[in-house]
Formats: sequence, C-alpha cells, structure tokens
Amino acid sequence: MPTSLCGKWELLSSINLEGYMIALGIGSSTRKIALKLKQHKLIEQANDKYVIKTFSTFRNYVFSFRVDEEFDEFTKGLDERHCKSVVTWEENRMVCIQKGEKKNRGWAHWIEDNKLHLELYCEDQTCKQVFKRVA
Ligand code: ECB
Repeated sequence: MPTSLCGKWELLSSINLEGYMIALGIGSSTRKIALKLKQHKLIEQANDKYVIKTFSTFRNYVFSFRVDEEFDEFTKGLDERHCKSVVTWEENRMVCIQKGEKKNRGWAHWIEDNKLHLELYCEDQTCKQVFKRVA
C-alpha cells in the first residue's frame, strides 16, 4: 500500500506556478494574487473515496472522487473548465488525468522525505509544489 497522503499540509514552495497559470489562461491580476497565497491542503479518505481540499485566503478548491472511476470535474474558482478526470495509483503516486479543452493536463501527488509533493501540468508547463505536514 502507498504511504497515506491523508492529513493537513501547508505549502512550502512552488516552482513555475506562473507558467502553469498562463497555460490555463489565467489573467495577470489573478496570477499576481495567486502567486502570493499560502495554500493549505486537506486530504481525506474513506475507503476508495477521497476528498482533496485546497484552501487559501483568496479562493478554495474542493473535489472528491473514487480511485479508478472517471468523474466530471469543474475547476470552479481556478480556470473554470469542465474536465473528464480520472485518478489512479501508479506505484506510490496518485495520478490524475484531466481530459478536456487543455492538452496534456493533470497532476500527481506523492510523499517523499515526509513531505507531500505535487506536480501540476498543462500543455508544456509543469508546476512543482512541496507541502509540509501540519496535522
Ligand atoms: C485554491 C487555492 C489557489 C487559488 C488560486 C486562484 C486562482 C488561480 C487560478 C488558477 C490557478 C491554478 C492553480 C492554482 C494552484 C493550485 C490550486 C489547486 C491545484 C489543484 O488542482 O490541485 C489538485 C491536487 O491537489 C487538486 O485539485
């Protein structure tokens, strides 16, 4: 079994969030705000159902899914697009593919050195985030 991603996590670092947001078509004023945010994540699991909540003082983004089951995702408060998304485990990585208007879109979470890692990608841009455990 992969190490649990569950718990509360606080953002330590982001690399190329700007490029990722540009790929998503986010305007410059929103990008400026988003770059300064201290994000938190709360990841919860009950059997095969997960809830991932991303919080900030500006906007929150919450969604839930079952592993291996495609679902309709609306990225409300982010780029506001509809995707057909599916989350799977690839070894110790939780991988999401977000099929929709944007090519090559998705993300992956994994634990390394007791930290939560996240790669967010869209088109030719990848954003890398690292979170530390706070609960
Ligand atoms: C929700 C906190 C960030 C709010 C930023 C607001 C506006 C910027 C609009 C779009 C930028 C896209 C992403 C910002 C970075 C992270 C937000 C959540 C990324 C995400 O989809 O995480 C996955 C994996 O944990 C769960 O959806």
